[in-house]
Amino acid sequence: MSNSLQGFDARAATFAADVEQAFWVNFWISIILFLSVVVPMIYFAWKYNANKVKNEDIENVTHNTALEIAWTLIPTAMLMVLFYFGYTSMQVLRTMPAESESIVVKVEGSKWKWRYEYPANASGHVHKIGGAFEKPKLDEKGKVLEKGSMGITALYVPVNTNVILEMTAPKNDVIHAFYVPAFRMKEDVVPGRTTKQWFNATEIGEYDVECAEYCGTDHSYMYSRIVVLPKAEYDAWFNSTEDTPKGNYTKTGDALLLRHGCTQCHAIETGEMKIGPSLKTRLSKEQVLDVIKNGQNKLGYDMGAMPGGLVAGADAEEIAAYVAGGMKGQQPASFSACSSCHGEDGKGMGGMAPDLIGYDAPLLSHVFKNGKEGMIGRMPAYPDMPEDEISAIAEYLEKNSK
Ligand code: HEC
Ligand code: HEC
Ligand SMILES: [Cu+2]
Repeated sequence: MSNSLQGFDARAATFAADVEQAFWVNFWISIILFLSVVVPMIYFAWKYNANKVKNEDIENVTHNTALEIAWTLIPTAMLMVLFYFGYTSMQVLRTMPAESESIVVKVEGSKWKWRYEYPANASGHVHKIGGAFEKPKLDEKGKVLEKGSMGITALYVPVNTNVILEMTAPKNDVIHAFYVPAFRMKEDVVPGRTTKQWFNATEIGEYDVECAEYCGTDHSYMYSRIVVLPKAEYDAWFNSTEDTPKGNYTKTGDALLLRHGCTQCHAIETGEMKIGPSLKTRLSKEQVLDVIKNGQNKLGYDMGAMPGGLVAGADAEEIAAYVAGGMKGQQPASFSACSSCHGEDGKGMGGMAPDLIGYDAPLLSHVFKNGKEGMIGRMPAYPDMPEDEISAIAEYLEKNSK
């Protein structure tokens, strides 16, 4: 078979052959039905063309018992065959192995990434991997230029072992579908519900995972990978605290932005506006004016709300241009209306109020914890973001925006 979709050349799970058999039975019965209806139809249309048939030759046939029995029994038999193969393969797919004899991995699908959480290992460590997938970059000859984010975004499993996936999506997310062509396996992942799917991989290797839900913009880029390892290699990793069996994943700011899917909504290198603002610059003049006018109470700073209408008119314009410009040059006198909370330097007085010119760690923590809804749109919350990753991202963004 051709390799148009990665994975169809492999049958890498125990039930792949069953599913494939059901597919081929359906396929050939459909071909037979199609030909047995369409070929006679074309022939009859030609043979009984109005020009060739005289009215007096037309006979009124009331019924034909043999024919009626045949066209009842043959389709019934065909349906029974379809039902048999559909039912038996579905039974294999839907009969979960015992949890005590399986590895149970929690899977979360969200816009636009897959995340995996393993059970605690002997030393109590819980592996949490997965994240937004960034394709490897290849040159024309197929040589790998950049590895992409595959190492950390993959789901690692041992060969010849039952794996049960307990899958869900966050309540405010959308439906996704976890699809592994090489396993002939697909299951919906639904917000606020848990769906289960199991598999037992029979061949060591790497297989694409795709989101097969095509109702939104980026499902088709929701790739991940299942890496099937020899048992010993899997166990060694599982019992370690290493991020992946291929070693620790670098926790540099730029790698983290990729992995958490920030770059799907934010440009980092350029000032381009995507779904969210570019993270190369902090606030635009329009954003500052909007907050001065309307106030804001979204980010959960201890100080609470920033009141609206502290300044207006030309003062507001001047302050907004000054803040958006990174507070360079002469400070407008009216900025005194802001400095009591944001500080003379606009950096938020050690986390009391938001840093207005940079992405410091307190600002990022507040944004990750509460999400951010403003004049541009809505940024989802990342409540589980670890401290060390927040500081790495802050450090990177601070440097990047200078
Ligand atoms: C009373 C203290 C206080 C004063 C005075 C104050 N702010 Fe704020 N400001 C805050 C707080 C607290 C927040 C965070 C609000 C939230 O939780 O969303 C904030 C948020 C902001 C934001 C939004 C930051 C973001 O990333 O969303 C901007 C812009 C801002 N202030 C500009 C100003 C300007 C300009 C002035 C002067 C005209 C000013 N502030 C005066 C306390 C203050
Ligand atoms: C689904 C799209 C989306 C994703 C994913 C996303 N953001 Fe955002 N983000 C937004 C939107 C939209 C805003 C603007 C909200 C507003 O109107 O103020 C925003 C605002 C922000 C802000 C405030 C910027 C400012 O100066 O006002 C920061 C910081 C930020 N995002 C960082 C991140 C980081 C870091 C990640 C990854 C962990 C991330 N975002 C992931 C959509 C997204
Ligand atoms: Cu999806």
